[in-house]
Amino acid sequence: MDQTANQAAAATAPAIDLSSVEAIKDQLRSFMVHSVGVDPDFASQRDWLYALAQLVRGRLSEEYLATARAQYDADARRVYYLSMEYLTGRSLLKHLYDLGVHDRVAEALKDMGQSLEAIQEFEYDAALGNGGLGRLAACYLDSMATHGYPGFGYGIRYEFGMFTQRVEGGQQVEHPETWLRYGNPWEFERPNVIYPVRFRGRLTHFKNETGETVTQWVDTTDVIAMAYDVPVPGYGSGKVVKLRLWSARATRDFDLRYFNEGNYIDAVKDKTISENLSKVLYPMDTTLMGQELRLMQEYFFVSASLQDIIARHHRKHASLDTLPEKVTIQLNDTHPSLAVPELMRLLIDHYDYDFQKAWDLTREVFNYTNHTLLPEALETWPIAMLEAVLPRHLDLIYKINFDFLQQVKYAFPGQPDVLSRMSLIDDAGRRVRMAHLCVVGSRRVNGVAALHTDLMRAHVFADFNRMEPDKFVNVTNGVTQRRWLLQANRPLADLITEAIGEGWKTDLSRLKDLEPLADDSAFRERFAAIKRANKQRFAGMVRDRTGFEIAPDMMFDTQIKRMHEYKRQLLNVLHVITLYNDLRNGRGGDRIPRAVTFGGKAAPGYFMAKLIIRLINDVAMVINHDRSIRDRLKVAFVPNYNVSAAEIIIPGTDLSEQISTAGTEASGTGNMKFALNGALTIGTLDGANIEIKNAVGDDNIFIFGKTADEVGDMRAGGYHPREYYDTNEALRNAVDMIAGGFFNADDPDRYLPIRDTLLSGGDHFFLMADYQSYIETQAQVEAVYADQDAWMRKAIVNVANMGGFSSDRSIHSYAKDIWRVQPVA
Ligand code: 26W
Repeated sequence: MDQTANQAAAATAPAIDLSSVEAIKDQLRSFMVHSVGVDPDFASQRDWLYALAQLVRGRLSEEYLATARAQYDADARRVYYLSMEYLTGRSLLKHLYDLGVHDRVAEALKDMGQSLEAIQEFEYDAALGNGGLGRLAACYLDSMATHGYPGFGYGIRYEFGMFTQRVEGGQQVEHPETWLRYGNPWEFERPNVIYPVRFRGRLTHFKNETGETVTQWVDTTDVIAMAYDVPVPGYGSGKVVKLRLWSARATRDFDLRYFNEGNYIDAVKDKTISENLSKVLYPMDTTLMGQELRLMQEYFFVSASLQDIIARHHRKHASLDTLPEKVTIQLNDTHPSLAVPELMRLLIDHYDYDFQKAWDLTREVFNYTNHTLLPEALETWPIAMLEAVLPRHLDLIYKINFDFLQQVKYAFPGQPDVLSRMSLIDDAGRRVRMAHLCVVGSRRVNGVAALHTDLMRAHVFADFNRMEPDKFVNVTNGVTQRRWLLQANRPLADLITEAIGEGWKTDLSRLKDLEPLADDSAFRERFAAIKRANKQRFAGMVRDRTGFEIAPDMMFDTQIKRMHEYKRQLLNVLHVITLYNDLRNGRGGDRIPRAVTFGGKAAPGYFMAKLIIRLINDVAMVINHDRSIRDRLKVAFVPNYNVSAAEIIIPGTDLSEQISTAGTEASGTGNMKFALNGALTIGTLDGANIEIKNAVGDDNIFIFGKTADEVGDMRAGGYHPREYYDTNEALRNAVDMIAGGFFNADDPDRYLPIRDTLLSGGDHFFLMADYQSYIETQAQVEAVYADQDAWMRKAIVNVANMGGFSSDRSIHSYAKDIWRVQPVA
């Protein structure tokens, strides 16, 4: 068939019909029989989930094919998002809202004696990410699809995503997350979309006919990357972005060599070794200790993705000269940084470009987003490891560096120290600085919030910024209101729609129309009733997961995010203990009853983060069982915080804790989700908190603590945390109780390391310096909360001013300023 005939065939293929309850019921029964293979009369809830997912997937496939066809016909410039992580969560409800069929499907299921709410609980979270960076990638694909941008995501299909966290004896215990146990109903397996990825081997050099030295990479060990495609629909747009996830397979020839030697068992052993590449997500969001398997994962997905991008380009274009016109690639942090030398390798070794021409093309294709300034999170790889695993790439990195340092010499004559600071290789000559490679190889480099971008330009990339100031831009992060309001908080979404119409769902700036309603007492009451119902639901989750009772008339004070010292969960604990002491000592008569909830995973090897989880659980045990304070304070650590938990916790929260040391949290995105759901923020002047403050106004947020500048000065000018301890009695009491075994009489020395980091270890994150300001600001929070009318007014003003924090705004800004792509009709 020619293409037009194919198109006609696709158009006449029997379409999925979701236009009526009856049609949905018929097709659900049909999918139950033909796809799940189960008698509808005996189907389980999980069977219904899979039948429904197959039905929905069918529609998404139709929309995807139409989207792809339109992009192909328009020969559109495309944006490829390369990310090691996608923290999607569940998809069923999201897809039903995107397709506008949620209520109809719920009704169809009800007619059949099923409950949509119940069956959706059987879906596993797709937790192919650690935290903010992976969740951001998921929000961005949603926004690209919603607004019709020709976007395409690449990542890894980890067999084990983020570990499941259990709390045993107060401590985090990691369990593998087998999310594929019943199969992933959303994916399309593509056994025919495969690429070889090469590792190890050695380089040989020879002179060609024209006398140039040609390098060859030979004797490699190969692995096959096989594609799985996951459709990501837009909201009401009929457009679908493809997320292509690579899975590692053993090569066939590899097996054959062994088979010929009659060594069947060794062949199969080798097969599992190569398939380990996509086995597991590394659960560290900061320090990485340079594991070879991680390096191989990074290269595996980068190489497969670039081969696929080039193959797609070749379907329309004979030459790669036009690659930068048709392709722009976003590097989500440095994890895909090997894409830079990999594109160079493909252009030079496979397509005969000379180094200079290849470099000119490469630098036009890539852009890089930096997500963290923490020095321990900046990736570097040992030269020795690169030499063993990717010798050709190391060779190209040296050449890129040599060339680049020539430019540096020219730009900064007579400043040899600049050379060593900017080099792609560290001072000792032992490691490659991947962030430098990304900056040098990219057309644009962006930070993720205004402060973060400023700090990036002033500190980590200061020299680069002097050399090429136009390269550095800011795109403040955003979140998708489709998941974080429409799906997670349907009652509030409905109230908003009733008040201002539906426009906010694809243009969040429209929320501004809500602002006058903050002064409407009837609206405030409805808003408050929704919050209360959401708190009830949240309290149910706390009961189920911890056994603790928290009552909806308490102030729900929540900190959910990865456990990390810079995020300062410990500062929150110091406040909790201070509050507890006030209550115990009869100084808490007029205090507002509070439920303080924590949720978050610690990297398995991060001792201090795990110790803080244990402390929270010990503190909860003591406080929650102390009858003398009469339920005026409760503490809970909710195990296994993930996207699905966030969907319940965020709408049910009054007070959002965003209390990182100023200058350490690149942006934060949880801060945006909370404010969008009508929580007030207590926070530092860090990351996007600053922009949230500017949007909602100083009266509608609680800001405390040192600024990033002040913290910088203290770091430089001598900081003495002990002085705060010596002069602040409440702080001293709290620290002494932790260190003295008040919460853990069975093992009183358990928390000595916490006292040591704070008092003698330098208090790297300035908890002592910010304590008093935090305590006082928490008291102001209570004063406002005591006036529920005033509180609800502020909460509504928060929602009304969150228009700028949609990932739609972020994506429009990337599209215009970085990608230069347009929506395809
Ligand atoms: C080397 C291992 C590793 C893995 C992940 C290092 C660093 C990361 C990420 C950069 C961690 C991360 O998720 N960063 C967060 O990115 C969010 C999205 O931009 C920001 O909102 C958060 O502030 C930032 O911590």
